[in-house]
Amino acid sequence: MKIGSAVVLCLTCVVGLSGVSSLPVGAHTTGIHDNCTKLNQKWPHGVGRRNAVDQGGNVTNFTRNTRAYNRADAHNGTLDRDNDKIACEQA
Ligand SMILES: [Ca+2]
Repeated sequence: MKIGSAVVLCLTCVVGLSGVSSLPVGAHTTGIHDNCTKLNQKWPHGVGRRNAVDQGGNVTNFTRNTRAYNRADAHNGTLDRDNDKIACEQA
C-alpha cells in the first residue's frame, strides 16, 4: 500500500500596508468662518454686502462689508443659506 503524501501549498498574500494618508482635516481652518457662532463673535448681527437687504427684512444692523462677506461666503457657503448676501444675520 502506497501512502501518498499531500503537499499543501500555502499561498500567502502580502498585504501592503494601507498607509493611512494624512489628509488635511477640515476644508478651512480660518476659525471665524467655521460656523455662525464663531462669525457672530466678530460680527454679532452678521456681515453682508454693502447694499444687501435681509430677506426677512428684520435685520438692518448687520455689518456692511462686501469684502468680508465675500471671504466668508467663499470659505463656507452655508453661512448665507438664504442667499440674501448677508452671512449669519440675526437681530
Ligand atoms: Ca443670509
